[in-house]
Amino acid sequence: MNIKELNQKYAIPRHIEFIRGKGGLPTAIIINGLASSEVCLYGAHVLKYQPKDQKDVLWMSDKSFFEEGKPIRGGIPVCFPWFGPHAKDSNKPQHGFARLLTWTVLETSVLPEGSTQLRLGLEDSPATKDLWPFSFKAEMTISVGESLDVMLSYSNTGNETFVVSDALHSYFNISDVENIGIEGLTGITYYNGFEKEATGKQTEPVLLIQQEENRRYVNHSSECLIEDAGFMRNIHVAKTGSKVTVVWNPWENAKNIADIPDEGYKTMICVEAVNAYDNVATVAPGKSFSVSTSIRVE
Ligand code: TA6
Repeated sequence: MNIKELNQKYAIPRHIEFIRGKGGLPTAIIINGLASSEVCLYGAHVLKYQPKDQKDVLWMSDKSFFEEGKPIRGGIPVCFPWFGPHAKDSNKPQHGFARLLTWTVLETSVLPEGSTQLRLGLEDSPATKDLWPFSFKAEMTISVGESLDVMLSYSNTGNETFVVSDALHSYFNISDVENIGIEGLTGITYYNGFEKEATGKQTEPVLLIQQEENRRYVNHSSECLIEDAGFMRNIHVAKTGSKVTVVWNPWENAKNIADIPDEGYKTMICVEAVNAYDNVATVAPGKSFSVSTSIRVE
């Protein structure tokens, strides 16, 4: 569907319209009385979320590619049907293919409290079957209001059980990495980067980011709070259907990442709702699974 057709079928005055956004990619622009947001159909990628009278909540890289075949850097990348490198074939795309394909619009609506909801869909195709041989239907439901609520659901439409790891890989916009602390992870065991064993255990009540971090906390389902003294706000990051929380900041290693400015690590922190390690989703034929995150500022 082209932009004109998308608008004819799915635009809602004073809520949502579709434009050709950065790189010419089809993008939903959402503005309502509570917040504004942008969602790129390429990757079902939330690019922006800004509650009324607030600064942007999501970080977006000034150096991001907006180009088919390359992931967008910032916002909320959707990692599916695997998180991280492919377990057996390093030629397959990191974090799966969902963030590298254009999703279709299924529905737009206005919720009773004035939020705008957008539902996007993706299903198996010859291209996905080349990378992952299963039949599936995935949906992203994105609600923009006083909170940003994002849910990834997927169902098995084939005859064989499949196993998925996934993530809603949220990047948050912060005043300065030195001004923030993350609460909610005390006592939780974590893998450090790509270590084979979970050897870390957080003892500190508040996690400060003072170096490169790639912590993968396991058996963790509850909310995290990003306290930002510089922006004088707290970001609540809640989730359902996820038992792994990843905290990532590349620190000065950002210099080696083409689409992050050298100093970009200072104003971003990833706190991600993940399923990985022992907490993957096993989905039998006809069954489905959902992971969601809810982001709110106070
Ligand atoms: O979630 C953390 C992580 O898996 C890191 O290991 C880091 O590679 C990051 O995601 C970004 O991955 P990307 O493929 O988007 O460069």
